[in-house]
Amino acid sequence: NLSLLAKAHGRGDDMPYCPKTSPLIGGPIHVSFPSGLTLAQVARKNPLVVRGGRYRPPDCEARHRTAIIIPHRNREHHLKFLLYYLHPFLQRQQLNYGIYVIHQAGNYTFNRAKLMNVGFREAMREEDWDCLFFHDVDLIPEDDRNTYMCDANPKHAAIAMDKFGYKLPYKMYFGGVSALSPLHYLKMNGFPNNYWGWGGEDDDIGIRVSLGGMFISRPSVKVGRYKMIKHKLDKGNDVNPRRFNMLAKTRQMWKLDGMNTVEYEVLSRDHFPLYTNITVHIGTEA
Ligand code: UDH
Ligand code: NGS
Repeated sequence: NLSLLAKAHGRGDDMPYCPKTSPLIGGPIHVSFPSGLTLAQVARKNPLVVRGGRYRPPDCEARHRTAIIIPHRNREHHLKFLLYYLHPFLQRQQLNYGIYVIHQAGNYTFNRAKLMNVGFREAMREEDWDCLFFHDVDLIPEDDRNTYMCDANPKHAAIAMDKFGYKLPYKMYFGGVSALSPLHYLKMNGFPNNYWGWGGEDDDIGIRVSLGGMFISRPSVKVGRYKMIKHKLDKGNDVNPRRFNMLAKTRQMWKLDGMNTVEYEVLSRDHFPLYTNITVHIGTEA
């Protein structure tokens, strides 16, 4: 019996829905990077976050269920700051949310887009999320009104990044942070699996949005602001020299490569206090 189950978990079935606009949302966030911050401190500041980095508002039924998917390798110092800002930010938005870190195993060339495909499948296996935020580990949102919910069309959230002078670098830019519903994701056959190394995969994803018959939606530049944690190009993520040739073929490839062809092996799944870590072997370039 569902209502008994809800009561056993301390949540009555008569809990009201959260308001359409959360009263806890503020405006601009001042982002700095405190030295000596630890994950244990972040956990102490977020007592209502449960195993696997999950949260539900304690006093109302969330209207939105959002999964955050973070492609990752060797950026633990960035992850710590992202979690420090993201948990309270998502709680102020009164979301039912979960944070998934998709960690590429081994030292072979990094593949951001394929890790997102893994994240989509593995997150949807756990919960019926209605929105997925694909989120670089080094981007910190700087305004509370940048709500982590899906729009009617795929949303490019990172419209105004500090490193681009808080402007969109080019019209079709789809990098950094984007948000798609499961329906959007499947309509475009997910993301490409064959962009190994740096560059182009985000442009391919942007093209897929229109090939899937959809448009790019964006928040206003006043709200979609992000601070990037400064860093150099990583080892194992060299610029991909094939990216322009591949982009010229997206129209031929998008139905042949994507969510319908993704292959990988999950090596471990850990429900840590602040996030779910999925370590995955995604293979190597053909
Ligand atoms: N990522 C990792 N580990 C890596 C590489 C990438 O976790 O080794 C993830 C991480 O989430 C990162 C995202 O993939 O935010 C995108 O990779 P990136 O930060 O290297 O890409 P970005 O374009 O920065 O943000 C590149 C810096 C210099 C590029 C210069 C090329 N002209
Ligand atoms: C474009 C890349 C994108 C990249 C964007 C911003 O040129 O993947 O620059 O790069 N496209 C190609 O290379 C085809 S950045 O300034 O962040 O280094 O996201």
